[in-house]
Amino acid sequence: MGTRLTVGQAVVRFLAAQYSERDGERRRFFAGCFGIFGHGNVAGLGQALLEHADDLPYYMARNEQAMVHTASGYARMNDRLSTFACTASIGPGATNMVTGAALATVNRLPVLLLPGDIFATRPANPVLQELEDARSYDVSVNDCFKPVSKYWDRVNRPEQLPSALLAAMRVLTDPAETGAVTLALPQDVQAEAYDWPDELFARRVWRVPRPVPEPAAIEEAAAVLRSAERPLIVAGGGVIYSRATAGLRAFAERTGIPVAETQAGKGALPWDHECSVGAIGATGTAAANALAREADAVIGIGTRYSDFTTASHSLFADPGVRFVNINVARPDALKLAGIPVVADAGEAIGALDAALDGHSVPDAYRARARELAGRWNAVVDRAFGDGAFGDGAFGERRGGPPAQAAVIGVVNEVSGPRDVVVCAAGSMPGDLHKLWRTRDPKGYHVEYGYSCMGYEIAGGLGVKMAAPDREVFVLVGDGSYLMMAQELATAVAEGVKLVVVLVENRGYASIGNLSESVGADRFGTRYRVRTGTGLDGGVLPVDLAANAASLGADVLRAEGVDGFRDALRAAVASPRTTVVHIETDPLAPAPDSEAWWDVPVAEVSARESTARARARYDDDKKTQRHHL
Ligand SMILES: Cc1ncc(C[n+]2csc(CCOP(=O)(O)OP(=O)(O)O)c2C)c(N)n1
Ligand SMILES: [Mg+2]
Repeated sequence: MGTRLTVGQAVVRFLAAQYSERDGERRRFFAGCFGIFGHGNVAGLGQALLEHADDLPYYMARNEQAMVHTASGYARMNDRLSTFACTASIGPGATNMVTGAALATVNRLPVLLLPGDIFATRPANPVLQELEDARSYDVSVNDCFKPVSKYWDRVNRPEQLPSALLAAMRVLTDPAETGAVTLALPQDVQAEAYDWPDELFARRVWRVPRPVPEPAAIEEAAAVLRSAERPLIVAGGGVIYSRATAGLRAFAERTGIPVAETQAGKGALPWDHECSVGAIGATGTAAANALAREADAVIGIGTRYSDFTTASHSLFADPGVRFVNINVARPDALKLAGIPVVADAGEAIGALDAALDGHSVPDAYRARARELAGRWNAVVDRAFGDGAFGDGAFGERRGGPPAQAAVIGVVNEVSGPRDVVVCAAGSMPGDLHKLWRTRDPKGYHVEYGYSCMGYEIAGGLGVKMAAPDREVFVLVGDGSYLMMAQELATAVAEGVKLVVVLVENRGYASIGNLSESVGADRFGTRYRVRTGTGLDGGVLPVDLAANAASLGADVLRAEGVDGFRDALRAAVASPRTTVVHIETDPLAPAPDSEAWWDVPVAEVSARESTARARARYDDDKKTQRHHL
């Protein structure tokens, strides 16, 4: 006996029956399906979502890229044990999801993308929005998803659907493989009926594995740590996804090894823990970076060692430094010529702890880490207090808008210990990484794998849907806001409350600073009107607060640090999505990480500023090294 359903209906029934399980905790893998309908999916998946609304709730987004971000935010907040499916029409609706797919895959977050596709049967080609490649009618715009998907398929016949769905689930629930999965669904096939075996719709539980380490790998790793005098742990996102933070804490306390955190790993330890030295790398703390420069052994746990973490391979400067890499993904475990411990973070930390059998670093080293962390905390106090950093030039601008660091300090102060801060691009991710005092492993959500402008509000929506009991503070720059603010309307429609802090500094402060450092004089980074050849006229008459109000959010226009604190408290007290608008000084500096980032500078130039920057670059480049 089978069940006669369309392909669209079968997809919805199947998705509704998938569960994940880890540590005995079982949950639905798909919390629902986001979508925007067009002719490529309205009669197929759209009709199916209507007919099976009780099985799989449908959510309407305002932009296809954004709905994939929402799914990513939701998946990250759920430690990858649950996500959303996303359906788009063919053509532009589909390709709008490509950036979202790349973000999910880079950050290793499970999202299922269901773009509509051109007719499999080709009765009236070309269909509206068809690419029409004259070299092959088998090509469609959905081929763009291939490099940004961990599994990609096109279901040209109903018979192909079961194996495609099972492959999708295999990849989505595999911690070493996960990322975006794309199943392209031709619009005629979506509406086609077929007799499906009943087993396809039976409840299926996908156990998310915790691979255990090989004893030999643990022995080798333990030997390195026993002989190390200045070891340092680099905690990445894998620690948090594995929920290994308690194990890490016990391990660090016993061994005395200081713990530094990547962007995805921030929150692995509470900020004031005795072993915490805070953020590492190009956006790190001076404390973690000093220890990294001296370290003779580095234990990377659940990190992929991006250039921000390694300061573009300039940070780990001890000539004899060795790496031990605990990672569920073998390619990451093998980086920097490390000893690979291919395993779940929690399992490996436990095994290493047992193998070290009470071994501890010398007391003097513990004390040194404490002292460096204490010094950095004083730096943060100062930055939060008045944002007054750097030279006297900033002092002259007093009376103008506050420094961004002071705004971050107020958000940190007003937010509760379990609340979540969300950010992705601009100058705030770096400042947050250095300054934010994390109190909960899920309290810090900065998307820095793809650092995608526009993720903030859309991703924050997913975070709040995953954690309705926590206040979610979305920090968004004016540049990111202008790229993608439309999901405010979705938040209002769904009654999902966000507190959005819109930081207006009239352009791209981050890229402005970078531009200045590479001798490009902040060219093209300010929001100004054109005068002749340049964009250096008056300030743009753009009112982003009014824009936010037009999308249905409540808006508070704050001025100065005290006004901002009052407005933020009011936003927290309100049950509605509220945007707090605050202007900041784009030139106020943040505390220095004392670490480099490799951004190549023009080798020849008629400009003196560029030539000077190149000379500096040539010097910095000498600090870059191979770890072979
Ligand atoms: C989609 C996208 N385009 C371009 C970039 C490169 N980029 C990084 S930060 C930035 C400017 C961000 O401006 P804003 O949100 O105002 O933050 P600010 O730099 O002013 O703090 C740009 C263009 C990016 N990260 N993402
Ligand atoms: Mg800006």
